[in-house]
Amino acid sequence: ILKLFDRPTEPSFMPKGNDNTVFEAPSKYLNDRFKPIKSDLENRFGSSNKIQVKDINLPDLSLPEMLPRRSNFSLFIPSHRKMAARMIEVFVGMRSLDDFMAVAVYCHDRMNPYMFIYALSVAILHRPDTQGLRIPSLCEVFPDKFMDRALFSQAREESNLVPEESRIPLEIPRDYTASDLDIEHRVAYFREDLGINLHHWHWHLVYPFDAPREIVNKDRRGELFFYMHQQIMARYNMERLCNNLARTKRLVNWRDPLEEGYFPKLDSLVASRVWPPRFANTKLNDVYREIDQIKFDLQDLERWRDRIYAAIHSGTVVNDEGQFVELSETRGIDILGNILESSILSINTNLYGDIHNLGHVAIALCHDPDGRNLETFSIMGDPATAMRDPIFYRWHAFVDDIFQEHKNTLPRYTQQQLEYPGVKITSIEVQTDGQAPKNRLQTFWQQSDVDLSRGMDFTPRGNVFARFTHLQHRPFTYKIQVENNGGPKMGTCRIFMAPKFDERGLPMLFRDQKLLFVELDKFTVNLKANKNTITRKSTESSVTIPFERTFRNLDAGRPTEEGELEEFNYCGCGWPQHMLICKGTAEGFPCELFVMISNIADDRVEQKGSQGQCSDAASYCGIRNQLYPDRRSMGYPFDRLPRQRVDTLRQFLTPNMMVVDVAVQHTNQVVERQSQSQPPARRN
Ligand code: CUO
Repeated sequence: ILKLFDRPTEPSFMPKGNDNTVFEAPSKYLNDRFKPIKSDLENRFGSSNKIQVKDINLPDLSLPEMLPRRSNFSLFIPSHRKMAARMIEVFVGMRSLDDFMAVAVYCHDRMNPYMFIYALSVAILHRPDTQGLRIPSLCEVFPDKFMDRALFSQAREESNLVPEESRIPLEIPRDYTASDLDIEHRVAYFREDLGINLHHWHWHLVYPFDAPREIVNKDRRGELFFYMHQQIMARYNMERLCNNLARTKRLVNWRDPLEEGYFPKLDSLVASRVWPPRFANTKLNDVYREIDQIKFDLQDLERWRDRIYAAIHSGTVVNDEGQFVELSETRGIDILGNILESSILSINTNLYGDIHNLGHVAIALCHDPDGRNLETFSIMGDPATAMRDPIFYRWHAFVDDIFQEHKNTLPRYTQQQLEYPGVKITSIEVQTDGQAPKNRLQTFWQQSDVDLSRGMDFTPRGNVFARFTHLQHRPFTYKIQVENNGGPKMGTCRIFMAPKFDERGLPMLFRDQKLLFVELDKFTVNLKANKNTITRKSTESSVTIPFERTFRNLDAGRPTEEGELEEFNYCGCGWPQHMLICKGTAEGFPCELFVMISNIADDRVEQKGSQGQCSDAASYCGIRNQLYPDRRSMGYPFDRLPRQRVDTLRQFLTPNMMVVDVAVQHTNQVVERQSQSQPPARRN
């Protein structure tokens, strides 16, 4: 079934994968265009590797069939979302793997490839009989969503003319979307990072907002929507400060022109369309597009926003049966997350609407809000591309502010909720591998390769690599000394980092700084009596996944071996390790590194079922089929306003916390990936 990810627009009777497998399906599955020439096609593309596709009574797929094959697909557009949800429902509902395969081949050949790949991925991720399968990285399946369009004609030339052994990686220039005349371009390396965009796509794949209820309804998914996006904002703002830019301004006046323009220079190969740009100072408009069955006014968004703020200030929301539900200390943020996003778990869509998703849509369609120019949505309409656009962060700054408004109404953490009696951190040191002085982190540029061939439909076979440049840092190790006056105990070690100074170079106030703390790691520690030394490597972080998992799927298509039970798709979710820390500055960007050991009694979650399936990016992605592994509110201890008379981070500290000054130093130098300097092996 994974072969269906290969060349998504080439019909299933054309060879897939390196072993040239073809699917032999009953003619009713074929695209109508090909039905009359079926036997000719079979002779032309026949192969010895055949997969016989079962002839089944096809379920009703008329809804998803409504989306034209060559149009673009957006999860944020309600009608598209419903079509995808139906496809997912069908895929997940098929009784056997053979039936699933049959219906998947049918959809593959007849339906919109973007929607198909999305629904297929969600289904593989959630069906019990496909748990061992690793799905390919989206940047291999649809490289056009991630890379400069100029690349693809070169890639075609390369794959048509040059034998595979002699092909060279095609270099994606570093500055292709804008020049430094646009100050926002200073942080383009973050916005356009492949790994960051893949993480965001995977996150929304793991936490769909519309699908059968049992798929959507995951533990604390509304709260995680808040937290994961809050952390994106914290990271982006830190990155901005490193580049002499102010923190992101919230997008609040929706009647004013949008200052930021963005020209993505991406082509949709499937839809044969250019992703529309947005000129600076474009205005948002009411959206009424019959073609997408979508109609809403900016006033709708404003009404929903006002109702949500009013609900926060009253501490209660009203559900769809008219009952009041408290936005409590523990559950409130989860309820609010589902309302704001909104997911199908929202307790009252009539009242609170669909504000975040339709905000994406209003921005994505601002160049053609009534469809008169027959233009489709821009990159803000797709979770795989939205993070490239500066406006994404302005929109999410607004969304995050609503969540913060709620957090600010909650009781402050008491001393008791913060300290851990008997536990004291006495020193923290960060040591970068190599020669760096202590507490100095080092970043630089690195070049890596990704294979485009899986997504290069209708070109000759064989690998074609694109070489891109991304931020990287030297690995480092934390060394934390802890004194424990008492018997052996466990605790949770939480590591965060934030900028030390604001835009003016003044020390941060706690209430500002708490929004900028970026989670670097979280793990359980066993403390023996008296002195303890905790060492932990940056590569072990609970927020990141390694480079190989973000990009490389050497084993895609092969079920995992025993003892290596990885749930690849969950594993595909995770902040890319190469973006763990901010870029820093040439002089060394001053940061504060915060370490806390919290009381396990309030952290621990009793899990049902087996432990630890693909848990390495649990902080932002959760763990498959398990409860979120930390009982505290996400973002603890920085998710609330501080106690009275706490203005600075130092005043906030209890003995089980400590802060150390760290500098992030950037060298403007490009290196090639060391350990894998030759292109990766051919995929299976
Ligand atoms: Cu992830 Cu707005 O939610 O893009």
